[in-house]
Amino acid sequence: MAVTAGTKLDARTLRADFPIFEQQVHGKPLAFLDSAASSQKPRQMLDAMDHFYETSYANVHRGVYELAERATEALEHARERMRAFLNAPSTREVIFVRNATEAINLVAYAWGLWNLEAGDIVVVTELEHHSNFVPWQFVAGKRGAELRMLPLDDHGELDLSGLDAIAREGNVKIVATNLVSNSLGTINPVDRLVAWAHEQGAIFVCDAAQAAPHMKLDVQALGVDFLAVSGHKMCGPSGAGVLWGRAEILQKMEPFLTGGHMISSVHVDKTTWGELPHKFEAGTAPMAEAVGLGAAIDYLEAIGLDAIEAHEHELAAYALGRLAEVPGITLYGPPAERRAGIVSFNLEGIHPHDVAQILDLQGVAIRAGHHCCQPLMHKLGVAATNRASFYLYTIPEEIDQLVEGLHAVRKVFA
Ligand code: C6P
Repeated sequence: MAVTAGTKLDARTLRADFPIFEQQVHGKPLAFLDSAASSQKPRQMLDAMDHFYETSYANVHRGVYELAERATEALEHARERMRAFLNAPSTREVIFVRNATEAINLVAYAWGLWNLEAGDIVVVTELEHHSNFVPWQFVAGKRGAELRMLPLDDHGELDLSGLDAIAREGNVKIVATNLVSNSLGTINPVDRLVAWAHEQGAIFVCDAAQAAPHMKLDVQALGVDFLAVSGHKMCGPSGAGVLWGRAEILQKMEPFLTGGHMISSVHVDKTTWGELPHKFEAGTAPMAEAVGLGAAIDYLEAIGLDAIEAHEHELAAYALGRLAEVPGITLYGPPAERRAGIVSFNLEGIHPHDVAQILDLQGVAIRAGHHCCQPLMHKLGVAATNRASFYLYTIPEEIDQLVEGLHAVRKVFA
């Protein structure tokens, strides 16, 4: 890796760290423009997982022998790396889960189900991924609480003018929004929403699945109460994510999953729970995956999150400009300066799945569909969109390849 913190990143050099780019697809260079679904993996992360399996593998927090102690140390080191990455006050607040979906479900079940009452209000937005919508819809429904949606304006940005009206309707207990939208790339005004949520006495749950890979996060500066991260979107392996939560809230919560490791003592008539974070980590941890996630954080921090964010802003601006040249295209979402490296679009009269399939033959990988955001698709009045998403290894030539591919798609359907 040739880039150091604070400098502009060199995506062309960084690509050499990613073995996946050493191939062609359908005889064409691979233009991987689907990093919002899951990022590609650098060799440094893959090596760290291999090394753990080859030298230190054993179950954690159980054995007293050398290997088990080494494995436990590696897992706890990864937890500390994530604590520092999020600027969390304590590793006790860093809970390993499988992914952002599980993180949000943990809060919905272990906080929402226990604290919501009939008539309470849960606020989400029209921009949410199903993972930050369905769990709230489900627990609100179970408890007789009301779900309210903050609407989007015509630029694909949140319209906050209805907040006071929602506050007058009842007791707002939970506000749950993403920081970056996976469909439109919109960067949401979480600071304003957190302040409003706390004025209402509500907790704020931040879905940072699309933010953590791309921008510097600081849970203390954000002021959120919970924050969900997926490791596989930030150069880490699949199967490791994190829920960060405030210790004072986590301590008062009942567990989400019960069983091994999360207990303090078990008797026939009563079980007591372990300390944080173990109370929320039932069963064998995703050990090697957590180690991989720790190595991914090392990798991202060596490049610099600010450099990654700046690179993606440049790519978003370039992509919006180049895509606008394609006849019959509709681009969704805000201007480049207010979005992350995600661009959704449609070609007039051509279904996104057809677009994506023809692009695949050109070596271009994008996502087509509802992006797990059906309420947003309803709002946009479409069943699906095409989505190109970028990361630290994306180069402008891949966007050019996409644009050429779109011209080819139009010829096929002419
Ligand atoms: N979005 C996408 O292509 P999981 O699957 O649990 O790791 O992440 C869920 C999730 C939650 N919130 C946001 C904002 C997300 O973007 C995602 C995952 C992928 O957009 C897969 S659907």
